[in-house]
Amino acid sequence: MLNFKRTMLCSLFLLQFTLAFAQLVEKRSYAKIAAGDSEADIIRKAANIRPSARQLRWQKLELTAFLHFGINTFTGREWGDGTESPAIFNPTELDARQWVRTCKEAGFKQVILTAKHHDGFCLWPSKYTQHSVKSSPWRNGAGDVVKEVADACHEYGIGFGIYLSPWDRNSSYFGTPAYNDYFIHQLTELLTQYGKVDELWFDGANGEGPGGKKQVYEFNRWYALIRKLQPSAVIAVMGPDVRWVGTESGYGRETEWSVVPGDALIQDQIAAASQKTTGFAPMNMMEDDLGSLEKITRSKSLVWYPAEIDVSIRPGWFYHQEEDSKVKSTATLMDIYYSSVGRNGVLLLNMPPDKRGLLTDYDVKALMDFKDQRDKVFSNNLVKAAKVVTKRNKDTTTMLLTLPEKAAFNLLVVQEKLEKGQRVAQFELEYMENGSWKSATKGTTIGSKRILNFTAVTAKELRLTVSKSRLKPVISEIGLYFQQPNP
Ligand code: FUL
Repeated sequence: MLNFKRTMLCSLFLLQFTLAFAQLVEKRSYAKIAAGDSEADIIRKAANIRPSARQLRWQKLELTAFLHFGINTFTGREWGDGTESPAIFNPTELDARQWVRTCKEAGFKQVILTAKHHDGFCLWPSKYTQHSVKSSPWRNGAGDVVKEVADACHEYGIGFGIYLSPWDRNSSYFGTPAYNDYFIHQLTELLTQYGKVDELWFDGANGEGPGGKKQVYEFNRWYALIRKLQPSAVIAVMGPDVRWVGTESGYGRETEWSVVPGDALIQDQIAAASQKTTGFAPMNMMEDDLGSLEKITRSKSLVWYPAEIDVSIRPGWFYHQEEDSKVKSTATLMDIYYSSVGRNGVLLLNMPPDKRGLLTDYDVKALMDFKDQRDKVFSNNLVKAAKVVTKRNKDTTTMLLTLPEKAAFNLLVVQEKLEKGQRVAQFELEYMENGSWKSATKGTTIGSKRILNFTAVTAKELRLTVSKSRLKPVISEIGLYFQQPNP
């Protein structure tokens, strides 16, 4: 009887979980692996998993910006403890249009603002706490940073996203069930008062509240609310649509699969991981290998869960004057670009407004130089003028490229047609020299975009061969460029 009860309870739980999961993840982005599935069945399933419309839109943005701004901007700290007085929040020249205009001009397609960081201070006048801009001297307590950023994004036609820290070191509710309602109220304000929201970013950092109290979050309540109020928004990091790449260095994995075992998405596991540590999302996000054949053949389900790569343009996330001289160089930003966007990820580059409420000239210059350098490097795609012939046999697909004349190149860009999923597991670019094929560069996964830089070669005839793929590869773009070596 007891066993029967247990089985019933278990099945009820599983049914509930499956229902909740199905609402979160679209059918095309998820596959169950049956006990009897062969390796070939699993490969076929993995190859046919596709991004949801919201994930596809997000992936195509390629460059997104983080704006860390708040009470820490005025204390010089990275993590406030929640005891800061709102009286210190007083930017003298805050201009959210400058932030967003800079992002747009630098080629960024979406921004995410820290509406509330771990210190609990709200950049909007929330009805549910006094710990916000409304208790500050800024604009005599009548200002709303979230509104100014949202309006600027809508004016400049770029996406608008919100970072809302679940960990709140100010709220007296934290660590009690009442905090879950408080969080839902705040989320509702943010999802209803500022027009279209394109991304929600829930940080994995989860420390203790007053008196050592820990919060048990109600993830599914947040997700259901977002799907209802802003159905096209992606939910990132502690969420089902976008995964944290596992570092904050700006460098993604060389082998980066967007299809990973779905088991890791079980909300219980995310919750367990976040309760255990003040670290980030589930620990497995930091493993070297998330989606290899070995991983997926050992899992019970597969899901489209792509990587976002967050890094700051300065050492810290918030503005510190002493870091004005440490803004990343163009060469570093280019390298980060190749290793994030060029490794099947979306870059989330942080640029922190200063105490005036402006992006400094240092950051603006770095962003514009980064843009100019990308424009320069990618201005002449040699493949545009090439004759391309595709040959397929049972195991390989080869694209023979003949350039009109010999040319030098040291950068390869390849893209898969993401609408069809992600398939390529191994490829190589070769060039003809003195009657024989020589290797220029090779890689494993491609996905949304793969960029490889290599020692420059000069050739007229080339071939790109996909030698391992989960079903037939669908290559949508090939680019060959020459980047002047750094002086
Ligand atoms: C982390 C936070 O603790 C940092 O302060 C920053 O916001 C970063 C993007 O995420 O988890």
